[in-house]
Amino acid sequence: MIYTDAAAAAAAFREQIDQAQTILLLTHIHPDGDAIGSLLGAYHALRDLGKEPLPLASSSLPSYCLGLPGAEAVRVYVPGTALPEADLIWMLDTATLSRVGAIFDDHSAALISRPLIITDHHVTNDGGGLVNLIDPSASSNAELLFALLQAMGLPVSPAAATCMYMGLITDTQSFQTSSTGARTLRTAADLLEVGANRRLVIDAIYFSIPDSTMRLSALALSNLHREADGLVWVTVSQHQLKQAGAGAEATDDTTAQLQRIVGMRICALFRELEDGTVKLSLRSVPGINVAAIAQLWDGGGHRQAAGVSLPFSLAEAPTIVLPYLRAALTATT
Ligand SMILES: [Mn+2]
Repeated sequence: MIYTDAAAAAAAFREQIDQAQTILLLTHIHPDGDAIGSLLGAYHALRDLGKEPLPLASSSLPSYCLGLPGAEAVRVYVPGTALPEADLIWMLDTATLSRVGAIFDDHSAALISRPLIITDHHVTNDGGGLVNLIDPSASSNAELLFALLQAMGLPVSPAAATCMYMGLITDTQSFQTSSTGARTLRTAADLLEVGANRRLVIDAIYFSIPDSTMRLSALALSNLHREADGLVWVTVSQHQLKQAGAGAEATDDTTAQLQRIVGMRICALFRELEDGTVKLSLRSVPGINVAAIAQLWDGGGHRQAAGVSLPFSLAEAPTIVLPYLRAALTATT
């Protein structure tokens, strides 16, 4: 059954949860603030209900989530290891089971054989669970989860509220995205009212940037390319990453800065990987679909934010990809 409304879905979700004791909580690979915030929001709510939730991530948590209440309870899956026994699986903020990553690759049969409930806000979600709450108009999965917990009559603790506030703030880039609506702001108000630690979330996201990330941005942005039609792009080499002492996630910050440039319509960040190939991150303004460009090389994402692994060197990749970006810009001017 696929529901789009939390109030309509509440009874069916409650029935599945009431029948289960051990509940495996899953989210997408390379989890973001909404993925982990939702995972932990559900974790706290289920624990408060006397259940045994098992939050399991396919890859490591972003550093800004490590201070969330309960973050230490999230196990990071080690490929090749056993799947924990559970009566029920709850998948959050994830369009398909395969997006769970290595956990799915190693245990697809076991995952499919167990009852699955889903909450998500991705438009591409296929609703493959026993009970699904999918609302693409929700700003974040956390917004949807909070509505569901309330509709199920479950109390939301300050710890749970803090985690869901993280999801709300990160997925809306602090209420900047077009998905931010009146309901988003009401949810934020409700979360603060039940005790969300706003300061913890804001400090973790905005005031905890490692100096290595700043150094990397400086190196990358010192060679910023700006073309007519609003195309902005940079390259980041392995040498620059090492020079800055930065990890791969540091480039997210550079991408965020590119998006803020006046007149930007498409921005591209080409990051060299250790094997010499390139990871391309694309962002665009509404009206330009960069997911379609990422799909040319089997990448994907959203219309305004997409990514793809390219089988080219850092020297080759811009020469090959930029003509497609220029064409997309010309087609929409
Ligand atoms: Mn999300």
